[in-house]
Amino acid sequence: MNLSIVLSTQPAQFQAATFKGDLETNLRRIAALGYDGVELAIRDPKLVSLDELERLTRACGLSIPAIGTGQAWGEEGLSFTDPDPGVRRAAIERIKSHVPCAARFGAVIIIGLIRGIVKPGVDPVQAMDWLVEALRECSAAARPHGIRLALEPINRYETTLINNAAQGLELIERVGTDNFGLLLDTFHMNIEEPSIEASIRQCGARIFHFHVADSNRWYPGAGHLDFKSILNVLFAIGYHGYVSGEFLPKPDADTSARQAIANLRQI
Ligand code: LER
Ligand code: MN
Repeated sequence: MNLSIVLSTQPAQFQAATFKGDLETNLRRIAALGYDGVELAIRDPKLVSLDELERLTRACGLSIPAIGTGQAWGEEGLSFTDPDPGVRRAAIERIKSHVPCAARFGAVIIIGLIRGIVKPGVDPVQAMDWLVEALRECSAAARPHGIRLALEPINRYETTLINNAAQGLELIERVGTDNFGLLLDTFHMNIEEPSIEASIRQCGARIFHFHVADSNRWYPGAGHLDFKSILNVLFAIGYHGYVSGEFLPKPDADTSARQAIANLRQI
């Protein structure tokens, strides 16, 4: 099992990025804990030197399986479904600007909260149309570089658009390209899926990336999810991507990351 953990390259309000702060220090900590890779949350690729990133990750022996983009929503309010066409355009261009970084490291581009929410006064059908158009444009820009986009179903308390795997699969049908798939997150699945295992089976080869956090969003093993059963199904369907820890840094970042890797490796 290849394990990675979320690290934010810029200051962010998002609480479940386990590591934040100085990049080099954190990369060294993550490598020393035994992780194979690091999932980078990058608000704006313009603020990151790819040469420096390559030098640092190489020096630590860490790969970059995925790039999180949600901070463009959290910190700047960019979204594919904003009623303002300028905001929608900026969100699309921002995702397209992640392609060179993703191509350099072979990373999946995550579409999390940058999809937005159905804002007051917006027709939900219209919001879905904007979402599909944006995803088609971004997937088309990524495809020639061999890059895949993964949309994450996110629980109802954080967004009104695409909360579960079934809605994610419907969206895949509408977008209609093979480099667009899903990122499943056990924290959201625990809230929205009738059966986490059945939904993983349903999504099958469309699972491009996988987040783990326990039911309380602490590290796996701190809540009541059955990770042995979940991961057995995930690998049985032929998933061979990364299992990426995205959990609260509780009781602190190092302890949570150490407990996660110990518990997951035991499985
Ligand atoms: C991001 O991967 C995620 O899981 C969301 O909860 C972001 O708010
Ligand atoms: Mn997640």
